[in-house]
Amino acid sequence: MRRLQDLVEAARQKGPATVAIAAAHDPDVVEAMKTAEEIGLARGIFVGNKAKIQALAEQVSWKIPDDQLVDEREESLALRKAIGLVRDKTASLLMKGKIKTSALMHGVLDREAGLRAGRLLSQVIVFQVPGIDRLMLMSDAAINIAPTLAQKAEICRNAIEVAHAIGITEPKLALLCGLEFVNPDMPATLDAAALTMMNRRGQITGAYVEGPIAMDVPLSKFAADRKGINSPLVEQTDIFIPPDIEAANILYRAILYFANGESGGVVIGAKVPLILLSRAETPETKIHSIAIAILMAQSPQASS
Ligand code: COD
Repeated sequence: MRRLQDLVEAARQKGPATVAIAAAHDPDVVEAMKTAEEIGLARGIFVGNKAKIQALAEQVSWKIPDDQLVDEREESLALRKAIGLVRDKTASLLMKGKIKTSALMHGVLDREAGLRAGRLLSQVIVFQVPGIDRLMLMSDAAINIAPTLAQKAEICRNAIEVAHAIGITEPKLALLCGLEFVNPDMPATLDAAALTMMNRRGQITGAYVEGPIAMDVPLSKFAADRKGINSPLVEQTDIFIPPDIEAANILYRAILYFANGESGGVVIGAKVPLILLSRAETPETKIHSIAIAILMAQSPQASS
C-alpha cells in the first residue's frame, strides 16, 4: 500500500465498521460519516443531540435511520454512552464529536467505565507527499504533551504497530532532534540515544530505530553526505518521531501546508482505535483517518 487511497480500499474490503460517535452533533462528523457510509467504509451510531444531528444530516441531503441515533444532550453522558457501545461490542471504533480531546481522553482513560488497555495512548499520522512514492508515518502530534523516555518508547512502539498494519514490515524510524550528536544540554538528544540503544537491545522491536538525527539527513542524501552521516535512514525513513507535541504538531502542519501533503490519523493504545477528526481537515483526510482506524481495529495486536 503506497497511497492513502490504497488504505481506504483495503479498509472497504473488510466491510463497513460500526463507529460509536460521542457528541455527534458536529457538522464535520456528520459529513464525513455520510461519505463513509456511501462508500461502504463505515456506519455510525450517533450519540448526541438528536435534533441537531438530524438537522445537520438534512443540510447534506442525508437522513440517518432512527436506529443509528441515540438522543443524549449532556456531553459527559453522551461520551459514556458511546464508550458503552464499544464496551458491549456494538461498535468497533470510537469517534470524537463536539467534545474536547482532553475530555474524550479522560472518558477513555476512566478506570471503571473507560477503554483502558494498559498501554500508552498516542496519535499516529500516516502521510504522503508529492515526489515520494510511499506512505510515511509520524507521531505524536496530538496526545502526549511532553513525553518521558518511557512514554517515547511507547510512542515508537505504537507507530511501529501502525506501520506493520499498513504493510511496512521493517520500518526505519528516525528520532528527530536538532543535530546528530548527544548534547547533554539538549535532553531530546539523550532520550534519542537511549531509545536507539533500547532498539539495539531488543526493548523496542519490529523496526530499525536511530537518533538523534536532524530532519535533513532522513530527507536528503546530499545533506547526509555533507554531514558525513552514513545511515539506513537516509531517504528511506518510514517513521518520524519528533521530541514533543509542539515539534510534532509543527512538523505535521509543515507536511500539509509546505509540502502539499495528505494524511490520516488514528489514536491507538486503547481497547479500540480512536478517531479524532479536526475542523481544519479536508474531507479526504477524514476518510483516510476512518480507514486507518478500521485497519488498526483489525490488526492482530489491536486488542492486546
Ligand atoms: N495514555 C494512557 N494513559 C494516560 C495517558 C496516555 N496518553 N495520559 C495520561 N494517562 C493516564 C495516566 O497514567 C493517569 O492514570 C491518568 O491518565 C491521568 O494522568 P495525567 O494527570 O498525567 O494526565 P492528564 O489528565 O493531565 O492529561 C492526559 C491528557 C491525555 C488528557 C492530556 O495529555 C491531554 O489533554 N492531551 C491532549 C492535548 C491536546 O489538547 N491536543 C490537541 C491538539 S495539540
